[in-house]
Amino acid sequence: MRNPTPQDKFTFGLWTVGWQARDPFGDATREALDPVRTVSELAQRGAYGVTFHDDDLIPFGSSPSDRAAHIARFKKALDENNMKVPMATTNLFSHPVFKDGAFTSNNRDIRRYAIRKVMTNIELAVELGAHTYVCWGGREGAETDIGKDPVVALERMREAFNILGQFVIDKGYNIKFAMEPKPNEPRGDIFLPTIGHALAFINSLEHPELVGLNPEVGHEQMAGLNFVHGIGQALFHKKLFHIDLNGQHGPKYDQDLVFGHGDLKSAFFLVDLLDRYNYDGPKHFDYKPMRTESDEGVWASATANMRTFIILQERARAFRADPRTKAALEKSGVNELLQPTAASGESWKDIANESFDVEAAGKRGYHYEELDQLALEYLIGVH
Ligand SMILES: [Mn+2]
Repeated sequence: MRNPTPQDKFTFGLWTVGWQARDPFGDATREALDPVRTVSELAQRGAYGVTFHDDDLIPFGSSPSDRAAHIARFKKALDENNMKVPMATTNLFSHPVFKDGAFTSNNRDIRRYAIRKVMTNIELAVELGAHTYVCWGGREGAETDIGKDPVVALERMREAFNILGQFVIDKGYNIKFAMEPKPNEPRGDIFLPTIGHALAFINSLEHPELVGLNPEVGHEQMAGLNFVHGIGQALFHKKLFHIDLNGQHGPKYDQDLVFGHGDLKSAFFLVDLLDRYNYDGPKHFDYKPMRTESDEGVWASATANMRTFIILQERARAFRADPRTKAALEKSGVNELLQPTAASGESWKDIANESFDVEAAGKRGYHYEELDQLALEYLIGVH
C-alpha cells in the first residue's frame, strides 16, 4: 500500500491522540500532549490537518494574554508543518456549568453563555481557515423525562442554531455548521440522537442551508443502526458536510476505536460509498488510542487509522474494477435500481393498467450471497 499524504485529507482532533485516557473508573494513564507536538507528529505521518475544541487549545479560564500566546504558538506550528485547520468545535460539556446542557440547559444564563462561547471560538476557527464548525451536543439531554420538556428543549436548540446562523451571516463568515448526532453518553439520552433526527431538525431552521451533518461511525452503531445507510441518506439530502471515522462493536459504551477496528465490513462498504460519491471533505478521525497505550502506541494508532482507510480504499477500488464483480452486480440486478420506476412522461395511469407475472417474478433469486462473499474476499485480501 502507499503511504498517507496531505492529498488524502486525513485530519485528527487534538483531543484524540491527546486523550489522557481518563475513564469513569480510572485516572489518566498518559501525560498531556502539547498541541504543537501533535501538529508536527501528525504532519510527519502524512496528515492534512488538525481540528480542536476551544478548550483543547486554550485551557478553560485562560487570561486574554495567555489565550493569545496559546494561539500564536499553535499558528506557528501549523505554518511550519503546512498543516490545516478545516474544522473546529466547542467544548460545551466538560465544565460543571454544562451539567444540565448548554443550548438546552434549563438555566437561561447558561444557554446565553454557551452561545457566547461558540461565537468566540467561531471567530478563532475562521481566523485559522476553518470552513466547518461541528456541534456535538453531548450534554443536551436528560436522565429523567420529567427534568426537561423535550418539545421545549428542541425549541431552545432551534433558537441557538438560528442565532448562530445569523451571527455567521452578519459577520460574513464562510463557515457552515455540522451537527453530530449521538444517542447517549454522557447523558442518559441525548436530543437529536441519530442522523435522521438531525436531518429533520435542520429543515426546521431559519437557514437550513448553513447546517449539515458530521456523522460518526460509532455513534450510529451504538444505536444499532447501519452507518452506511445513514451516510447514504446524508448524501441524498446533500448534508454530508464532514465525517467522523472510528470503530465500534455494536450497541455498548462509546468505544472510539481506530477506524476499521470495529465493524470492518461496514467500514469497507463505507469507504466504497464515500469513494463512489466523490466525498471530498476531510476524513476526520475521532477516536481514542486505547487506555493501555503509552506514547508509542498513540502514534501507532494514528497511523493505523490512515493505513486502514487507504487499504480499504484500494481494496474497494479493486473490487469494483474486477469483471467478476461487474458480472455479479449484473446478476443481482443492482444496476436495475438506477432505472426510474416510471418512464419519462408516464403517470400512475400507466402503472395502474399493466399486467405482470407475479409468480414468475417471485421466483427470482438475487444472488446476493455470491456478491457478498466476493466483496468479503476482496476485503480480506484473497483477490
Ligand atoms: Mn465525534
